[in-house]
Amino acid sequence: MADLKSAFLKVYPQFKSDLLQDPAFEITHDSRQWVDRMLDYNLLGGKLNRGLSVIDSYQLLDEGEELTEDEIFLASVLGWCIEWLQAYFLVLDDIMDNSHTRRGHPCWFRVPKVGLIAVNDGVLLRNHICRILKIHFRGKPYYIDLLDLFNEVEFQTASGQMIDLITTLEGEKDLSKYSLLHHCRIVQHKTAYYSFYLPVACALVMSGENLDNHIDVKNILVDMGIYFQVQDDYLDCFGNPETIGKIGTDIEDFKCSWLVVKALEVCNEEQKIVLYEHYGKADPVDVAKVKALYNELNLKVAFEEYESKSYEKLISSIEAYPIQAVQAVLKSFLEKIYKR
Ligand code: GPP
Ligand code: MG
Ligand code: MG
Ligand code: MG
Repeated sequence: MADLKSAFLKVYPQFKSDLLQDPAFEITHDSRQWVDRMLDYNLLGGKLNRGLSVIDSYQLLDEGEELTEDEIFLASVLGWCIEWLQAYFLVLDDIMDNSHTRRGHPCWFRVPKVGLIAVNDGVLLRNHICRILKIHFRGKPYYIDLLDLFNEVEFQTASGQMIDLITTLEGEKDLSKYSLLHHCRIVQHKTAYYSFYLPVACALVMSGENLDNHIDVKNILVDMGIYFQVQDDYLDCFGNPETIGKIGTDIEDFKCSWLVVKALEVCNEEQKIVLYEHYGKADPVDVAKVKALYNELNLKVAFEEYESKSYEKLISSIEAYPIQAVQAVLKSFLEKIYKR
């Protein structure tokens, strides 16, 4: 794995250099410096799990056959495209969520002199994906399928993000509309497709597979992505910012988080009043009241139960899947995130 990661990291400078010398734009010294710094700031420093999963999955789908250098390179290109997609989403998501830190550093838009230029940087990052794909895949018979896959997944994600955001609209803050079903719709779209389905779908497309024949794999990956976002919601409140690299803002932002949905499910009328009164306010006193209620309601234990139940359910759907190589891909993915 360490080898895989270093091989993966080794090709990053090449993509950066291709983009910094893009013939479609007469890039000046200033713009080159800006893009160079913006890329390093937003693409490096994370776990690179999504990108690495493309190579991992491709290798497992190849039934453990040793990959050629060329195959590793092409899988790395797709892996980096997913990392670019993630960087694009995070740069914009942090503005929308009014977040403070990401990967242990200030969010990009909070860096001096960046501000809302970060919006355009997000658009640039998104465009870089197509430019990278064009350089390396234009001649491949599955080029159009890759473009279509990235477009579809981006659409799903932006749609999920939209529900996440309109749910918290000022003046319409209404906890009564928060349910497990509503939460599930949000997280399936905003997280699961791009974080879980996309890496495996890229590996399948590269292996010459038709994605329409792999709906069951997609369903399992989407369930895994939902579980992953529930973990993210839990860590937003209970995680250590030093470890997760970000400071939670879900309570302040009135997010339809798994925790608030669970709290609403198990609280009594008195506790409900506390939630209605204090959820979605920026004042640390309100936030502390909500956190105290979460503790009173034993949400840590509820989360642990959810976590082990989800794991068991996922393992049994994976084991029911008829193809061993695909089972291996799914299991390796699950092991990476279980109890993260
Ligand atoms: C994660 O939600 C979802 C995204 C990063 C998708 C953003 C999509 C866009 C179209 C911009 P989150 O806000 O819970 O993530 P985090 O906790 O990492 O901020
Ligand atoms: Mg966010
Ligand atoms: Mg968000
Ligand atoms: Mg979050």
